[in-house]
Amino acid sequence: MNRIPTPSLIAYLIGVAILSCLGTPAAFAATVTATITDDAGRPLADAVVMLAPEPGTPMPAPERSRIATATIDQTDEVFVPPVVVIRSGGTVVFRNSDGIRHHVYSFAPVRRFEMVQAPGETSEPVRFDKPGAVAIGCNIHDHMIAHVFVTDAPWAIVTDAQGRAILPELPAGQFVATVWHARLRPRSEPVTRQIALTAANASLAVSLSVLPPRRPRGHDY
Ligand SMILES: [Cu+2]
Repeated sequence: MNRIPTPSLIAYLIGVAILSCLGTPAAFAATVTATITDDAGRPLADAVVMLAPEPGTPMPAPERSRIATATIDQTDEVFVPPVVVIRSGGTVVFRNSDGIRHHVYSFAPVRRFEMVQAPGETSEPVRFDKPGAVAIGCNIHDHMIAHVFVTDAPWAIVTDAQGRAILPELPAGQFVATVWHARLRPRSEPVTRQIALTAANASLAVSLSVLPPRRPRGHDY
């Protein structure tokens, strides 16, 4: 004989259902490991990997932004690191660790600025409000080039020398991954991929068609 569930049992089951629904998002934290290569399969350092929720997907923003500020040093007439990523409204501090002057500038439409830096000088934070790639140069040393990549994506990181980037603590859901590199061929758009996060670990492999490095020595910029 079938038992009819009592009201208290029904309330208990509803409670369990609510608790498990509430518990799932907090417990879920995925890690995406991105591997970026050039069209010959070689690891591509200094690529920017961004993750944003698919449009229309409600998703909590990351609790703490790791990309609000960055520092670019100048040492031995090289910008270090050659690429930083910050969110829109973030800032970059420029430091001159050389014993000579540098003249840091950007002609990028999204953010124009210039400043002469004496040896040992550290700049005020330079604010970047609009998303986009900002090429940074030195007016005295033409071979010095860096890029500040400004993004509205909630998660973003630059690949290491192995072309690897790890994005931890991601919520479940549908994402759009976007990958940019300073040597993307002219008029090439950043590459995008759909990615669904349903398990604790996901990988993202993207091959970019890029121009050859500008110079054989030093950084590839
Ligand atoms: Cu310089």
